[in-house]
Order: sequence, then structure tokens, then C-alpha cells
Amino acid sequence: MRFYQVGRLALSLPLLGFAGPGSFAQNGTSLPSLLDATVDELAAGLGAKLFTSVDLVKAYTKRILEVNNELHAITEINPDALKIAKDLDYERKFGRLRGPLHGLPILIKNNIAAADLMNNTAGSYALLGARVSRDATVVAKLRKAGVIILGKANMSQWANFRSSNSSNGWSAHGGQVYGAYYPQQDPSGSSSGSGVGSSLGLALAALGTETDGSILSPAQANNIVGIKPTVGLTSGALAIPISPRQDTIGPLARTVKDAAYVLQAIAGKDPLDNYTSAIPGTIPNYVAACKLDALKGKRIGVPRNTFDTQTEPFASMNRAFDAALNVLKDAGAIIVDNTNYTAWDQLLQSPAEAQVLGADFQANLKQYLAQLTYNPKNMTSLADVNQFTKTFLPEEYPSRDTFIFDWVLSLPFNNTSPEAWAAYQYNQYLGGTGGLLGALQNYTLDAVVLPTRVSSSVSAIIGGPVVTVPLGALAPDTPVVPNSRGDLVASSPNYPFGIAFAGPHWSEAKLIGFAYAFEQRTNVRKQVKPYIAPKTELVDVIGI
Ligand SMILES: *[C@@H]1O[C@H](CO)[C@@H](O)[C@H](O)[C@H]1NC(C)=O
Ligand SMILES: *[C@@H]1O[C@H](CO)[C@@H](O)[C@H](O)[C@H]1NC(C)=O
Ligand SMILES: *[C@@H]1O[C@H](CO)[C@@H](O)[C@H](O)[C@H]1NC(C)=O
Ligand SMILES: *[C@@H]1O[C@H](CO)[C@@H](O)[C@H](O)[C@H]1NC(C)=O
Ligand SMILES: *[C@@H]1O[C@H](CO)[C@@H](O)[C@H](O)[C@H]1NC(C)=O
Ligand SMILES: *[C@@H]1O[C@H](CO)[C@@H](O)[C@H](O)[C@H]1NC(C)=O
Ligand SMILES: *[C@@H]1O[C@H](CO)[C@@H](O)[C@H](O)[C@H]1NC(C)=O
Ligand SMILES: *[C@@H]1O[C@H](CO)[C@@H](O)[C@H](O)[C@H]1NC(C)=O
Ligand SMILES: CC(=O)N[C@H]1CO[C@H](CO)[C@@H](O)[C@@H]1O
Repeated sequence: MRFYQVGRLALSLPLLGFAGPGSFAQNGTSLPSLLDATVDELAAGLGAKLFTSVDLVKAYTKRILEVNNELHAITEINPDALKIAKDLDYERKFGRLRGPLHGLPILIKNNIAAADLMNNTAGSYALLGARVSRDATVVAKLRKAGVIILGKANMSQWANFRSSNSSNGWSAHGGQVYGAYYPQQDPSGSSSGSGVGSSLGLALAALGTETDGSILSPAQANNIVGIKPTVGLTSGALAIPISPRQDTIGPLARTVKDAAYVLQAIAGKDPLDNYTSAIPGTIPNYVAACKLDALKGKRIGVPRNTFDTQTEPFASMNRAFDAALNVLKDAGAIIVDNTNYTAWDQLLQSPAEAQVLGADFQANLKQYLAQLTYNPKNMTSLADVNQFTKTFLPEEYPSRDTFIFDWVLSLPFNNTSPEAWAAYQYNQYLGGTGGLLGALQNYTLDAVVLPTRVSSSVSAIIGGPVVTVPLGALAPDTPVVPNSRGDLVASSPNYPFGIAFAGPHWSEAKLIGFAYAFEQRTNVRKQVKPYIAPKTELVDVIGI
């Protein structure tokens, strides 16, 4: 078995200035390669007038069009993107910089609404053409920070809350997203297009949403960084919901620092989302938290009973994980092994999470639909959506069933019933005293570290933060295994996987620091190569 990052883990300092093969401007000045370009590199290039935001939009748009027929990562390109870029270039010219993201293009998942020409459908024809009167709060914040919303990223339809037998990254209105690391790769989900789009440099980065795994898992499968923020750190207003108790919006980006820049721009209180009122004090500086020595003296637990499987490919991932523990130690961390979650087996058996999500989904979808200012298919409830899905052919029913919709509609309680509250309280025990919070306390830890594939649930049910960073890719002799539907490759050579840091609520700055310290010492992202990538670079569009 071979892992890209294991073995010589020499400390490699971040490259200064413009890194990578990139391309060259006519006069020989090197331009950043868009497969890997960072915020700092792009901001420096814009500042030095090597290129403009208009150039960035043109280049990223071409890159999308180069690969989208094959990968279906993007559902729509913002028809206003060039105009917005022009305006931001104009502001820059006159010295008005909105912040470090000024003039940089970002993709947003197709369940986050924008009050522009783009559709927000969660991948369903039921919402095609529907309008909202304002931007989702995170989108408004991005625009204020000078970000260009370049397009919408395809996703697992309804954030994977419709069917028992669909596939990751499939939506009726968007088709099937594929990952770029193996032909027909399962891109994971539900923020599938956000993962692929960010990984292939179809934009600077992307926003995704997570209820349980939907940022962490596609970030891992697409060889990038994902930050799943504490529920309430980023406003969920005007994102198509599952449950406000677990839904959270966060960045998928190629580097920890870029993800930190994006998180900085979208975090904050919002009167339209009461969960944000729990944010303690002022928002920390997440970019400044990116320090090489962030792990020094920190106690990092390993809840080993959550990943003790010896079957492949998981055993391989576990070995890579164990090698990574040595990197953390070398970076000064105190590894506290076997900080096991006492309630893990109970969590695996528990229906409580599904009950909470199901009860909330019905009520919260209704609230979202009530905010539409134009609703061409008259969707007012989950029952309407279910009926539509079963009868509108492109929704591919019954080949892709409506098991979750039907189950939610049959629940004998709703989200104000005692049953839902009891389930929620049980989750707080499973993830709290019996899980992450108990381990943090009992072993006096700063955080725990986990293979990304097992990192989401415990933090999901208590609303805690997790950061994932690339760890490796499966070896060339890995068997090719299809997903359960038989239409994607779920495990294969070169399939990327990650390592995740989880901590207490509002500990993003710490977790970002830990992930950065690991990333800078390993640089896995650049060693794992996609089999397909767009060729357009800035040099191809500058001045055209
Ligand atoms: C190269 O060209 C860019 C514009 O395309 C210009 O801003 C830059 O100053 C030039 N650099 C040199 C070394 O001439
Ligand atoms: C949104 O969907 C409508 C209906 O299909 C379509 O006419 C429109 O072009 C879409 N918007 C964008 C920006 O693609
Ligand atoms: C937030 O909470 C207040 C007080 O309970 C309530 O009046 C308001 O409607 C809530 N706002 C939202 C957007 O839920
Ligand atoms: C923790 O879990 C691992 C893996 O299941 C097991 O080998 C170990 O004995 C456990 N340690 C404790 C203290 O429970
Ligand atoms: C939606 O409702 C409006 C007003 O009741 C009606 O005119 C329209 O035909 C309905 N559209 C559909 C697709 O059912
Ligand atoms: C999905 O489930 C439905 C309902 O059980 C079934 O009719 C359909 O054949 C299944 N599709 C696949 C691809 O297994
Ligand atoms: C929720 O269920 C309770 C009974 O448990 C019922 O009284 C209440 O009207 C229901 N609420 C909604 C919004 O359906
Ligand atoms: C932490 O300690 C408490 C009290 O002894 C115990 O109930 C709980 O199971 C422990 N949790 C973990 C994850 O170790
Ligand atoms: C921008 C883009 O390529 N959108 C495509 C997304 O997928 C749907 C369905 O396959 C196409 O119709 C769009 O053209």
C-alpha cells in the first residue's frame, strides 16, 4: 500500500508569491495556476495589475465549460458575473478595497438563495423558476466582502433528504456530479459540486451546507479542505433547510487559509437566524489563526473506537491516519490515544437524529417555501414537493424513490412534540457526555482528531465544528468498487481521503490552526492529482 503523504514528511514552508506551474503573461511575469491559486496569490496579482477580476471571471467560466459536460459540477453560471467583476475592478482602480476577497469569484451550493437571475432549487424541478426577494444572508455578506458569486454548484438533491436509493451528487435539475480523481468517481455529497468546483479551480472556493457530513465528506473525496462551522456561526437564512438544529453553511477550499478567509466573510450574527444569537463575543480572526506552531503543547485526543474497522479500504485509511499522528506529535501536539466515545455504540443504533431532522424538515421547508416571492409550481409543503417528485418524470421516480419524504410525512409527531424534544435531548447526551464533549472534558483535550469519514455524526447532533484537510489517496492497487446504485465508483485507486479536527462549540479558530499546522507539514493536496482538469489559465484570457 502506498500513501502519498506518508514517509518523508519534511517540513515544507508555504511557497511565497506565485507558486506552481501556472502560466506566464506575455512579458514573462508568472501568473498563479488556477488549479491551486490561493486568495493571497490572486489578491497580489490583482493588486499588481497582472490581471483583473474580469479576467478571473472569464478564465473560471471557461474552465467550468471545459469540464462541466463531463463532471456536471455547476448548474448555472451567474449571467451578471462579468458586470459585477467590472464594477469591482472599477472600485479597485479608485482604491476602494472591500477586503481580502475583493474581486474573487466563489461558487455557492444550489440550496443557498441569491436574489439574482440564478435559480435555487436544491436540485429539484419543483423550485425551478422560483424567486426570493433578497439574498441569503451568507450571500449578502460575500457580496459586501467584494466576492463575485460566479455560479451555483450542483448537489445531491434535497441535500440527500429525499431518497433511499439515489446517488451522491445527483439532482434532477443538474444531472450527476462526478469527482475528478477517477473516472466516474463518486463525488460524495451533498455539497458535491462545491467540492469538485473548488478542487478543480473552477473558482477560488465554494460554499457548501452540512447537516451531517455534507461539507466534510465531499471535501475529503475531492482532496480539499472543508470547514463545518458551529451551528449558528453562519446564518442559515434563505438556505433550503433540513433542520436549523444541525444545518450550517461553510467553505470548501483548496487550502486551510483560503477556507479561513471565506469563513471570516460569512460568520456573524443575523436577526434572521436566531441560532446566530448564541455567538459568544466578537468573531475571532480565523486567518491569523493559521500558524505553523498552532499544535504546540495542545492535547489532541483519538476516539479510536469510532474507526476500528479492519476492512479495506478503511484499514488503509487508518494506517495513513496513524502515520499522521506522528506529524502532529512532531508539530508539538500531545497525542492522547484511546479517548473513546462511551456512547458510540448507542449512537450507531439510535434513531434520534433521524427523528429530529425529519420533524424539523417538514416545518422548516414550509417556512422556506413561504418566503418565495414567486413560486411557479405552487409548492407550499413537503406534501406538495413529494407529490410533484412522484409525478414529474425528470425527477426519476421511482428509480430514485422518495423514501425519506414518505417517512417524514408519516411521522406521528412534529417538531413541537415531546417526542422530538426527547430525541434532541438524547442526541445531546450521545454527542455530549457520551461523545465529543465528554472526551474533551474527561481527558482535558483541546480537540480530537479522526479519519474524516467518521468525523461528522457526533459533531452534527450537538452542532459542533469540524475541519477536514487532505490526508492521502488510496493506493494504485485498490480494487474499483461501485456505489450501491451501481452508477458511481465509490472506492478506487487515487480516491482522496482526509483527516479531521473536531472541538467544542465556537472553537473554529483553534481547529483551523491545527489543520493549518498539519497541512503545511504534509502538503497532500498538491501530491494527489486529478485525472481530468481544465486547461484554461489567466494567460489565455488577459486582454482578450
Ligand atoms: C507584465 O505585464 C503586466 C500586465 O500584463 C504588468 O502589470 C507588469 O508590470 C508587467 N511586468 C513587467 C516585469 O514588465
Ligand atoms: C433559471 O431557470 C429558468 C427556468 O428554467 C431559466 O429560464 C433561467 O435561465 C435559469 N436561470 C439561469 C441563470 O440559468
Ligand atoms: C427569533 O426569536 C424571536 C424571539 O423568540 C422571535 O420573535 C423571532 O420571530 C425569531 N426570528 C426568527 C427569524 O425566527
Ligand atoms: C478504545 O477503542 C479501541 C478500539 O476499539 C480499543 O482497542 C481500546 O481498547 C479502547 N480503549 C479503551 C480505554 O476503552
Ligand atoms: C398556481 O396557483 C395559481 C393561483 O392559484 C394558478 O393560477 C396556477 O395555475 C397554479 N400553477 C400550477 C403549476 O399549479
Ligand atoms: C429504488 O427504490 C424503488 C422503491 O423501492 C424501486 O422501485 C427502484 O427500483 C429502486 N431503484 C434502484 C435503482 O434500485
Ligand atoms: C404538532 O403536533 C401536536 C400534537 O402533538 C399538535 O397539537 C400540533 O398542532 C402540531 N403542530 C403542527 C405545526 O402541526
Ligand atoms: C466522561 O465521564 C463521564 C463521567 O464519568 C462519563 O459518564 C462519560 O461516559 C465519559 N465520557 C467519555 C466520552 O469518556
Ligand atoms: C452550466 C451547465 O452546464 N448547466 C448544465 C447542468 O446540467 C443540466 C442537466 O444536465 C444541463 O441542462 C445544464 O446545461
